[in-house]
Amino acid sequence: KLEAIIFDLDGVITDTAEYHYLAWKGLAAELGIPFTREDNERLKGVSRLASLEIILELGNKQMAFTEEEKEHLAKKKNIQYMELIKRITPADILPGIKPFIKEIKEAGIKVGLASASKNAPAVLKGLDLLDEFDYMADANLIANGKPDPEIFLNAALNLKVNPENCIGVEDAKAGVQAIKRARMFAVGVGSMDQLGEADIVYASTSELSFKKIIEIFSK
Ligand code: B16
Ligand code: MG
Repeated sequence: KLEAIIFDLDGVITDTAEYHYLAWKGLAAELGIPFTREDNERLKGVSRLASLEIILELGNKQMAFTEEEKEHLAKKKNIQYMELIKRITPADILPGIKPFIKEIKEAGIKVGLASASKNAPAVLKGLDLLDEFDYMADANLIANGKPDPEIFLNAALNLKVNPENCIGVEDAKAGVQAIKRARMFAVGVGSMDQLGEADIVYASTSELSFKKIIEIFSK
């Protein structure tokens, strides 16, 4: 029996990837590392420090900085990112998400958030969606990033529901893996070749159908 639907944020509820890209691009340029939108795809769902490692690797600079310097670089990127996300408004909610959440709530099912982003509360505030969530996992308290199931299990625990009675919604491959490892039903939003491990894949959020998902989940 379905008890909760747990959402990823970036790429599912809103598209912050472009802002992450711009902020990382600025830092990469300072470090003399070429960084493209295609490279940015690899950072989706990945934590801030792990993202920095990927960028340093692109420039063969993993060894060039101490842990302390890396913390500083990641902080610098985040200051830039926080500046960019000030522009977020409810118009930035991806198509189909508002009616989808409405249907979930009307069915008496809980709504949770499992975002790797430490900026999730600020983003949800900009979108005016803070009140829609029964529980938001705090990325600061999560030790293991996706594909580890920790963040989805943490959300289920705090929503007081059984993970097997949950559906997770994700746009990243590592995110879908995290949902499956949490023994939840996975809905992927994106391309089939990236998200093939999910139980259902939709090409875009506008196609999310509560009725269809419930039907397949209940089988
Ligand atoms: P922050 P999600 C993830 O969010 C993003 O996809 C990823 O690109 C980002 O690096 C990560 O959050 C950490 O974000 O630097 O704001 O803590 O997709 O899990 O909602
Ligand atoms: Mg995501």
